[in-house]
Amino acid sequence: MTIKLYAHPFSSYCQKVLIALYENATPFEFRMLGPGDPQAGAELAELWPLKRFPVIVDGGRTVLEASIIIEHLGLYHPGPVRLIPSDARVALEVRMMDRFFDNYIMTPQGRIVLDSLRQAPDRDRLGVAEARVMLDTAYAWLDDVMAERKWAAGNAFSLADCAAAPALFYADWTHPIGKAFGHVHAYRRRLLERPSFARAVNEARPYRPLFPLGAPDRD
Ligand SMILES: N[C@@H](CCC(=O)N[C@@H](CS)C(=O)NCC(=O)O)C(=O)O
Repeated sequence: MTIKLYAHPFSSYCQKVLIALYENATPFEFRMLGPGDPQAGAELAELWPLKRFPVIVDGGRTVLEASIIIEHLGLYHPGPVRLIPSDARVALEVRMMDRFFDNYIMTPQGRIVLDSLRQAPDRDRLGVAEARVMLDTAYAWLDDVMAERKWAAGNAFSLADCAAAPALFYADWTHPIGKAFGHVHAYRRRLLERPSFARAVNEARPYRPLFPLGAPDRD
C-alpha cells in the first residue's frame, strides 16, 4: 500500500518530510491540504484532531510529527540514504540537532509569523521580541557548531538536515541571519543545493505570495 502524506508544499514541517521522501525516492500519494480539496482536510481531521501536518498513513498506521515520520520511513522503507545512523551514538547527535532546529529555530520563527497574522490589539510584542532573541542566540550557537561540520551532525546528511533546511530557509526570511554568521549562511546554501530540498523549494515556489511577512526576491 502506498504511503499517504497529508501535507502542503509551502509548510516547513511538510518540507522536512518531503526531503526525507525525496532523498530515498520513496513513493507516496500526496494528499494536498487546502481549499482545493476539502476531503483531504476532512480526512486529516479524522486522523488527527489537532489537525497539524504533516501526517502519514502507512499500511493502516497513522504517524504524526515530522521527526517520527522520518524515523518511521527509516524503519519501514529504508533506502540508500540512512537519515538515522545505525550507530546509536551517532544517532543521538542527529536527534539532538533535530530537536535544536525544531525547538530553537522553527518554533521562534513560526511564532513571529503567526503573530503577524493577528489583529494589532492581539499582537504579542514581548513574545515576538523573545523569539527574535532566541533566533539570534541560536544562530550564534549554530555558527560555532557548523564551523567544523558539513552537515548538521557531521559528514553525513541526516534527519537533522531535513529539519534544518526549511527551518533556516524560513528563519532567514523572517529574522535574517546576521552577516557575522558565515558558517550558518554557507550551511543554508549547501542545503539549498541539495537536490531533495531544491525540489521541495521549487514545488513550493507558487505559494510564496502566501508568506505573511512577504517573501524576499531570492532563494
Ligand atoms: N510538531 C509538529 C508541528 C507541525 C506543525 O505545526 N505544522 C504546521 C504546518 S508547518 C501546521 O500544522 N499548521 C496548522 C495549524 O497550526 O493549525 C511536527 O513536527 O510535525
